[in-house]
Amino acid sequence: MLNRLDKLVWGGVIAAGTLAAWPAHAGKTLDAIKARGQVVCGVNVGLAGFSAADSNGKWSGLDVDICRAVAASVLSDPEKVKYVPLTAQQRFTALQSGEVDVLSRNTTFTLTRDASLGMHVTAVTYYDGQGFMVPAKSKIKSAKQLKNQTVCVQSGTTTEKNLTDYSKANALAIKPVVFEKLEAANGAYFAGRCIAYTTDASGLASIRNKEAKVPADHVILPELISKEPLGPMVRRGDDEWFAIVKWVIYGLLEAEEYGVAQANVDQMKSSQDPVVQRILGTGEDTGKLLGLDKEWLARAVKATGNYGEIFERNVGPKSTLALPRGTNNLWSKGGLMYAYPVR
Ligand SMILES: N[C@@H](CCC(=O)N[C@@H](CS)C(=O)NCC(=O)O)C(=O)O
Repeated sequence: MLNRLDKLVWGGVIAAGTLAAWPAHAGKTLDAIKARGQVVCGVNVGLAGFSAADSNGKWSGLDVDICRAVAASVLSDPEKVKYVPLTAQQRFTALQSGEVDVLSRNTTFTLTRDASLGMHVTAVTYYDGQGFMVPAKSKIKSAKQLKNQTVCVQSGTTTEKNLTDYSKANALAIKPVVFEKLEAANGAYFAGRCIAYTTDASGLASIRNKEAKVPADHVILPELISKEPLGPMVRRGDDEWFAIVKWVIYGLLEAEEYGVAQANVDQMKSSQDPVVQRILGTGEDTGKLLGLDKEWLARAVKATGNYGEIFERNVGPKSTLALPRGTNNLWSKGGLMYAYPVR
């Protein structure tokens, strides 16, 4: 039973919790980022469209843009990112050990990764699924025709596990040829050591485009054998940082939904729409709830564009990857991208 004093104290706590919002503490990750002046972002070693460095060492891609948006939010400068290229095998240890602040690297959200590796999934930045690529001359039209065939696959991935499940469920007795490194897997497939290659469909498009002598000589089969919701992960134990990364992503989505884009951020600051005002920090201050300032999201949109712009530039129909917007469209346009409200 609560005594009178306890009741008063708890009443106060509950009232504060329900009625008042208080500024967030910065959190130890954000403190460290501010002290070093850089966000350390774990990215792919090289997957064009998602994260790849050019000959001058300049990184670009959808996953890279998330790092840039976060840096613009927290350090007011999208250039203040140190990129740490990580293979599939290295990525989780790098995040667990504190080598990187955030892992933004075509990584699938799964229960095991979220619940047992000391990490949190943030928000999905690309809904994908696992597919197969085969040489056009093989005349294979469906993954079901891969019975007893060799399939090149990279270890340390959901891909490897899904392939085993799919083979079992469909009694295909597929023979996986497993490689630890991406180049080795690519090399083996293009040298004809496997009949098919499997990874996330976006990865297949990227690899075909970049590595095939003649991309049209390779066909991506229509079946997707899994769900691969990809997005950034953070370490457990820092709720404030977790919230920042998650809300930058939701913020970029909400900006798209409300027509706030890279080119119009400044004009939109005079908008009378309360949602736009919250996005741009001209109305309620949502930044202080995250331990940031009013313009946290305006700066992110100015640096990278909203989510739709990030998608189009890096992987969309007019980019070299030419991926359709499809499931990655906003919920209001028939897709799965549904941001929690920035309010
Ligand atoms: N989304 C899957 C697959 C991610 C993955 O690592 N894919 C491979 C093939 S596209 C890759 O990016 N490899 C690059 C590397 O390890 O350097 C996962 O999270 O396990």
